[in-house]
Amino acid sequence: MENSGTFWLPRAASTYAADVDGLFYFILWTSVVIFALVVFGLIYLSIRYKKRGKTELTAGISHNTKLELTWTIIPTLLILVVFVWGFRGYMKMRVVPKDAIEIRVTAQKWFWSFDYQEGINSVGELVVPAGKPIKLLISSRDVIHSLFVPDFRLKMDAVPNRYTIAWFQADELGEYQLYCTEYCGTEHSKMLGKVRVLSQGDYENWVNENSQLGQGLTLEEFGRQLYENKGCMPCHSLDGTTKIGPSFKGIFGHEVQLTSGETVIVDENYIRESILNPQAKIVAGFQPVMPPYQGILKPQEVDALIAFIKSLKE
Ligand code: HEC
Ligand SMILES: [Cu+2]
Repeated sequence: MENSGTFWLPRAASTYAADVDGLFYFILWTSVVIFALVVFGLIYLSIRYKKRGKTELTAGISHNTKLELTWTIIPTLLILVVFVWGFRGYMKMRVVPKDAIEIRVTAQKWFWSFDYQEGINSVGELVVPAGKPIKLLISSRDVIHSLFVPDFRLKMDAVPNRYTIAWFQADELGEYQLYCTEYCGTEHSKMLGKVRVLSQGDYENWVNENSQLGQGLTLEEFGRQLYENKGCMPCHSLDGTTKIGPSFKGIFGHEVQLTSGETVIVDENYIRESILNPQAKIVAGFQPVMPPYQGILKPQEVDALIAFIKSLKE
C-alpha cells in the first residue's frame, strides 16, 4: 500500500508526507464539491429562470441577507481551516529536529553532490539511514537548481551564494528518485539522482567504506572509481566516442587543438588544469560546459584521475 502511491500522488515515504497529502486531498475534494454546486446551480437557475414571454418581468431584488452570509461565512471557515492546517504542516517542514544529521548539498550543471560530516563526498547519490532526521544545507555553484524528491514531498531551491535548508526523515528502506526541478540548461533533464535509505547498520558500513575511499587501491584503480563517482562518466567516454566532452581514450601525450587556435600536449599539468579550472583552455569543437572541480576534488584525487587518464594510452 505505502509502496504504490495513488492516482493523485506518488508513495508517501517521509514522516511529514502524510500531512501534505491530507491537506492536498482536503483542498482537492472541497474544490470538487464547490465546483459541482456552482455548476449544478448555474444549470438549474438558467433553466428555471429562462425568460419565457414578453410580459414576464423579474421582481426588483436588492439583496438576500441569509444567502450572502452563507456564501461569506462558509468559504471563510474553509480558508481558515486550510490556513491553520497548512501553517502547522509548514512549520513541521521548516523546523529541523535538533538531532538531525547534516549533509551539504551542492548543485551544479548538471549533477548533485553530497558532502558528509565524515568527509565523504558522494555524487548523484544521497545515502541516509532510515528513521533519522536528515538536514540538508543546500547551495548551487552556478545557476538556480531545485532539489525535488516527490516521494518525500521535499522540494527546495538551490541558489548560488546562499544556503537554503530542508530536512526529511524516511522510515522505509529503499531507493527514491531525486530530480532537479528548476530548468538549468541543456542537460537539465539528466540532472537526476537517487536517495538510498539504508538501515542504521548498512549506513554505518557505507560510511566506513567510503571514508576510506581509495585505500587498498592502486592510484589508477582509485582514479577509475572517481571517474565513475564524481560525475565525469556522463560527459567523457573511455572508448573514443564523443559525448558532451572529448573521450579520454588515448589522449595522454597527444596534441589537442584549442578554441584559441593554439595546440597543447596533454600532460599532467594540462589535465590538472582541465579538471580544476576547465574554462582556462577549451578544446576546439566543444562547449565550455565542464564544471570546475576546484574545491571539490582533493589533490590526491586529482592525482588519481591523472594516473587513470594516463593509463588509457593506446
Ligand atoms: C558536464 C559535462 C562534463 C563533466 C561532468 C566533466 N567534464 Fe571534462 N570536459 C567537458 C567538456 C565539454 C570538455 C571540453 C571543453 C573544455 O576543454 O573545457 C572537457 C574537457 C576535459 C578535459 C580535457 C580533455 C582534452 O581532450 O583535452 C579533461 C582532462 C577533463 N575534461 C576531465 C574531466 C574529469 C576528470 C571529470 C570528472 C572529475 C570531468 N572532466 C567532468 C565536459 C565535462
Ligand atoms: Cu539543475
